[in-house]
Amino acid sequence: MLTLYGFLRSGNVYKVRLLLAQLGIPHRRVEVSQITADTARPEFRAINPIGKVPTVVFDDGRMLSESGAILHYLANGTPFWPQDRWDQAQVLRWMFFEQYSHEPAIAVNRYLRVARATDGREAQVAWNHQRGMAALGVMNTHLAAHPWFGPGCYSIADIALYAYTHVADEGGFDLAGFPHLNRWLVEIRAQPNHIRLLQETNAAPVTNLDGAAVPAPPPA
Ligand SMILES: N[C@@H](CCC(=O)N[C@@H](CS)C(=O)NCC(=O)O)C(=O)O
Repeated sequence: MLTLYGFLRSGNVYKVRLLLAQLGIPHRRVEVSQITADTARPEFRAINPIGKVPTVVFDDGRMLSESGAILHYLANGTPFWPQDRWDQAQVLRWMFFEQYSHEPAIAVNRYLRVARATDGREAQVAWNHQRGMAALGVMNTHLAAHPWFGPGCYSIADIALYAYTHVADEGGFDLAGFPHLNRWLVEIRAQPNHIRLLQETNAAPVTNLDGAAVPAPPPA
């Protein structure tokens, strides 16, 4: 059974948890949180020297990090990753867009506002807000003409972009002006075996890096 290191509120970790749930892949989760600085602990750096979650360790001991790489590895050979080379490039195009033009603005403002009370970084928050709204506008325009981000069906490009878009309001991003984006959010929630951000999915009890049990979150 694979082990997923990460915390529930992380959108990057949620991407992997959502795909695991939709593929029906059992896993155990070890609670490693940025909020409590677990990601900086030597025990975790020994597993993933980059010090970021999500991190996955397979039964044979191989480690994989970076949400996009994990999504690709798990989705290959399933309907979540297209077979056509051009379609594959489209999925990657949107996943790279998410990592460079979307997540660094939207996820970071959510983190700064929710976890750090902006931390005196108002200028950065304002700049991220501008960049994030532009990214959401690009998505809305794409969705006006296409049902999904990759080929003509739900794929890991949609999972990657959904993770932080659906909680963008927590980062101060108002989605009201993006009707096509809102239609897409509703359709993603209707996909088979969809799970919510705080919905735990693994049957195995969650532990922390010290091996101690982590209590389940209250029902979302
Ligand atoms: N590009 C990475 C970003 C991962 C990332 O930034 N994860 C955050 C939590 S959402 C983290 O582990 N931060 C720990 C730190 O920066 O110390 C991915 O897509 O997986």
